[in-house]
Amino acid sequence: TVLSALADGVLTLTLNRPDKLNSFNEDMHLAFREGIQRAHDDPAVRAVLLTGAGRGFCAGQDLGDRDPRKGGPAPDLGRTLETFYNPTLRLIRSLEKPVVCAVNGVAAGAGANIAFACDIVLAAKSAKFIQAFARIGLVPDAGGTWSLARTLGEPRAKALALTAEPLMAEKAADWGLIWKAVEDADLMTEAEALARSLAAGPTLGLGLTKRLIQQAATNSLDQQLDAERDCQQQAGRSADYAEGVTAFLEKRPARFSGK
Ligand code: LHQ
Repeated sequence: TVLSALADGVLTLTLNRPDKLNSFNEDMHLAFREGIQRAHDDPAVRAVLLTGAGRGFCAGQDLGDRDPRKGGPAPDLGRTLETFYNPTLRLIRSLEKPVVCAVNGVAAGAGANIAFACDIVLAAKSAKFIQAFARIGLVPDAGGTWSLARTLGEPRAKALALTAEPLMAEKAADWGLIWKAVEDADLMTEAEALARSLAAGPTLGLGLTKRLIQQAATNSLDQQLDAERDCQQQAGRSADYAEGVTAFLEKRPARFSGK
């Protein structure tokens, strides 16, 4: 349900249930989480590229999994979040390596919000983001209320979530929800090149940078200045800093090791 391939320091994870627009069943939840966990554990992984197989990126939870017409007690969706989505979301945010997301087609429900949890999001121009939850009586999850409210502010966050209106990739980029919208035919080439160049970069420093930017929203300026001091101290002791400065002085490209 998730294809996993490591090349040039990039772990590519491809959500792979194309017949169901890569919606999440239990297998896919577990396989996806395993992939992100590997990115934490395996030092050979220096960046992650997330995408979807087929014409969609991810349609959120598989709604065929529980058919209400069959009766039985109402499902405990809080438990589904606690067991599956929430740990994965935390793993993506706490991974101190860049996560690039290539949104190749429609991203709906939790599928959209998983994309928004990634660090750099590129989307095909034909892709759209849908907060589909309102259509089925649910609330946005997978961090959606947090990321939409923070990135867009309440007016746009509420309108998207309450209406479930699709947001096209170019508008998502204009609104700052994603990094950029690219021609469909160029998406994977561009996303792969970006992920490879990040993986060949000073990934220790990039990981610290990700941490600092994520902390900024809840830190005071004083706390953030202290955090920058501590991270810079660590970065300043890295082999990559020495290599970066040496390469600059020698007017040659740097060869970073991520250490
Ligand atoms: C699907 C799905 C899908 C199953 C397309 N499931 N089959 C968390 C906690 C616990 C539970 C509940 O949820 C959550 C988080 C959530 O993510 S809730 C939101 C769940 N997602 C949705 O409500 C989106 C449902 N899908 C759609 O609205 C449409 O499929 C979109 C707008 C994504 C795409 O529309 P189209 O391009 O017209 O494609 P399609 O609807 O024809 O879908 C293609 C196939 O994929 C189709 O199967 P079929 O056998 O008829 O070809 C769909 O049934 C299947 N599919 N999404 N979520």
